[in-house]
Amino acid sequence: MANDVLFPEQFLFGGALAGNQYEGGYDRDGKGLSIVDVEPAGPERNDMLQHPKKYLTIRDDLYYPSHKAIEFYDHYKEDIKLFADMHFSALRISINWARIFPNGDDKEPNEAGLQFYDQVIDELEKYHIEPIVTISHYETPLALVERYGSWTNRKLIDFYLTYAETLFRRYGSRVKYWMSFNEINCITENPFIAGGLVLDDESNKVQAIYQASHYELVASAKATKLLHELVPGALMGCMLAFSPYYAKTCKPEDQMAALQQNRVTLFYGDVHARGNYPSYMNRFFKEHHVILDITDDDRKVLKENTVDYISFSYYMSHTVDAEHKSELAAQAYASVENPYIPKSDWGWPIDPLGLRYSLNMLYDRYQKPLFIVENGLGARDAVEEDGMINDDYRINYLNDHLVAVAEAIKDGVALLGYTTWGPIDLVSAGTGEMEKRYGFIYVDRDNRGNGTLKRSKKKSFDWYRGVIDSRGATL
Ligand code: BGP
Repeated sequence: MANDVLFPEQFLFGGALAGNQYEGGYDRDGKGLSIVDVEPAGPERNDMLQHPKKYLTIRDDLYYPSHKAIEFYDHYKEDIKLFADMHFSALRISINWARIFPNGDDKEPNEAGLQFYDQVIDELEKYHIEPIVTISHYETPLALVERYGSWTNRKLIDFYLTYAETLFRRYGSRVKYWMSFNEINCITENPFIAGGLVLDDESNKVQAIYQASHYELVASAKATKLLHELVPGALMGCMLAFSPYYAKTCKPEDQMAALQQNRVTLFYGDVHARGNYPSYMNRFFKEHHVILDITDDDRKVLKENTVDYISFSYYMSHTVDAEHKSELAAQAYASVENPYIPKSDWGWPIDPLGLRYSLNMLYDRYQKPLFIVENGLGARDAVEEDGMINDDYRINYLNDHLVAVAEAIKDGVALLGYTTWGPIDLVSAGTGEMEKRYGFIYVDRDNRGNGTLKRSKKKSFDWYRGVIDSRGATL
């Protein structure tokens, strides 16, 4: 007997990508360097996250995965055709900021960069795939870091707005869904990747991180205003990396720790969706000697330009207790083991019910439509002798998460859609390597950029198409 249809006809189904992780062509057609173009692969990547200053120039002895990635820049027609074969109704892409403004502060945009995305959107339209655009996905132009100290400087708001306005004017008639900053809250964990911040040991990191966050939040609100003025009907979303934090025990101290650690993320949703700084931050700022540059105009802009929807990535839940404080300055508690939850090859907890929990938590809090714009399993895939890739583990992961999503919809959550992370294999943001694969489509390229680049369908390819075609009845 066939199962119920779980997802309505207008529900958007597809995949999500970020320019620097799949485009390649890092210096083609006038593109400038972005921060990710100086992030090497391998062990140096971790070192860089701790000591970014040492790595701000490209070195011959290191490998930079964003430079070639999977060369979508030359393969976009083939790749989009494969997404169309899976019957995607949406594809989340990012515009690579330094393709449009090579230095970030240029007076005029780079026409060749704009044309590349014209062509990508043409191709998506050909197959009736709705483009969903992230304006800034870990791709701050490097020159903005070197010349201005990146988002610690208020000037970045104007550079970002010039860039956003260029995109709205060029693509606004063709793109309805926008996101201002990918995983904006990740700046508390990875200040360089998420904000281009180069912080030395002496700096007050919490001060710098929250000042930069404030400028990003104001930039996001101003971009929302501009989008609404220029493109009636277009929608702006904030984008959070969302992992709910469970308390390890029912001990009140552990419950309080979970509440506080959840607020590290929710702060960004609260400002975006409610339009003001939550009162719980006052004590936090006081205790960390944070004094922010916030003007009356900033407060007004935040208040009057809240987001239209809340999008988020979901990979895992975390568990905390009161005993284990985080070593990171802008975080509260460190994750501890959860005995009820298995882990992926990369040690990421696998918790489908956590997604239903997250959807309910965010919808209860904000009462705005939600959009799951990343979810997936990074795994090592083996190519069998017959060329097949039998990724049942990926199918199981996605199946269980989609069942949880369907439950959340029954719970009453308003959800716009679901895009899996990395529908085609691409460079991992965390490791900078290819072997952490998420795709339905395998790409023959290894950690050092070798391989034929041939694309082939994994077992999950037909499975996902079946889910889309049946609106979830095959789950
Ligand atoms: C999110 C990012 C993506 C993506 C994903 C998976 O944090 O928005 O860019 O890479 O995580 O992470 P990873 O590539 O480290 O497995």
